[in-house]
Amino acid sequence: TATLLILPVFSYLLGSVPFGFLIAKSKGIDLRKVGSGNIGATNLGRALGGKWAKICFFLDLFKGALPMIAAGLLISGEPNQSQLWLWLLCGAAAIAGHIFSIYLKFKGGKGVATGLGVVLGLWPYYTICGVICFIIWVICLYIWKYVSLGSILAAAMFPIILSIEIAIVESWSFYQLWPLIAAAGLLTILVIYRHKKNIIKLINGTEQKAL
Ligand code: NKO
Repeated sequence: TATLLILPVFSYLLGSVPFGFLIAKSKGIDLRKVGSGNIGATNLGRALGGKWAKICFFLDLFKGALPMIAAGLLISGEPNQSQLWLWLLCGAAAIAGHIFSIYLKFKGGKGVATGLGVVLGLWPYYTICGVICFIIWVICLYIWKYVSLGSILAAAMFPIILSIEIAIVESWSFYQLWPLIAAAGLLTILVIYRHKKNIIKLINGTEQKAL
């Protein structure tokens, strides 16, 4: 039990590691003073190019996925209600770490890549939801060229896709899974709320397009 309780703390500390900020800093750049001022992969791409954006994306994804996979392995088999709560707490802690980083005076990113990592880390049950959200993001980027719009729409679709999967697969009962659906809704609200400056710019037509 003690190991299980340490997991959310570990998740928060790992989620807090601001990879985009640190990569930029290692090149002498303060990412918070470039482009959107965000510490995510997209803004690192503006500062250092696509190669570093991809590396940052994978690192931010990894810090969401790793704690979820670790907790999932410890739980193993179909989680009961309290194990489901612990699993969700680990994911929430990793995302909270990224958005409210202990190393950046509780400031941070928008939770997109780390959120995707957490969803993919719901292995094996809901990994497919993360894959579908990622495909939606790619299609949006291809059509409209705005990263933020892709993130907002993919995040908005996430609870819907999750609910559809639960309805189709129904490996656990809907009643047992209400915490998962509630957590998905909260994550969507948080991610979209963190994009409020992007939303204003999208409406005004001043949002920067991806290259
Ligand atoms: O600098 O404000 P900016 O223009 O940088 O950045 C806006 C951007 C911030 O996010 C990032 C991370 C980019 C990762 C891109 C690949 C993500 C695929 C997303 C799937 C969405 C999953 C949502 C599940 C959680 C709700 O948006």
